[in-house]
Amino acid sequence: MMRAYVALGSNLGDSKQHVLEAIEALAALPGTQVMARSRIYRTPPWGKLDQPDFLNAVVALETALEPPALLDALLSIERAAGRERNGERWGPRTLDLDLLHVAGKTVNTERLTLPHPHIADRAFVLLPLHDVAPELDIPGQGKVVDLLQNVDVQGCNAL
Ligand code: A4P
Ligand code: MG
Repeated sequence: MMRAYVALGSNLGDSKQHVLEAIEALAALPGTQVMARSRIYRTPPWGKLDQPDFLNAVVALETALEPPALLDALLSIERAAGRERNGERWGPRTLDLDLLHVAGKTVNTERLTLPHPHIADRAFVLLPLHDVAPELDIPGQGKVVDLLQNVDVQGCNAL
């Protein structure tokens, strides 16, 4: 079993419902248990500003799925939530599931980068990740509690 951290985001449709249903779907994956879930945060859009606020959360999993199989599962949960990819970077979405980190694994393939390269830049990831794993050390980036000191959390609020 491997410890894995998944970030959830939504800013289209009933975002709270999308996040809660995604956590249920993760818990139902084969060989997978949800060990901890963060609070849900309302966060201002990052990267592309002219879109609705997001809801963001993070869950910690114990899973027997190897990272490529876990990514496939995340993409299929996104599709089930009506996620449409229109090629617009950072655009609005019903559900985004990002694999942040899998303990002991580094991956650099065309379809998967682990650890996720942008954890340290993003308050909307670090705030909920801090709820479930404040002492986690992301290889190449640093400890979550320290990374959180260096991002702007203004406008990010737990529901
Ligand atoms: N991929 C590679 N590595 C990973 C990984 N570790 N986890 C590949 C998940 N996927 C990974 O993803 C494109 C491809 O990345 C996947 O098919 C997978 O093979 P995508 O979700 O379609 O890409 P995207 O989301 O359109 O682009 P990007 O740059 O990944 O967007 P982000 O970084 O996810 O940003 N503001 C707030 N407040 N909250 C948010 O949640 N999200 C975004 C999207 C922008 N602004 C936001 C939020
Ligand atoms: Mg994504």
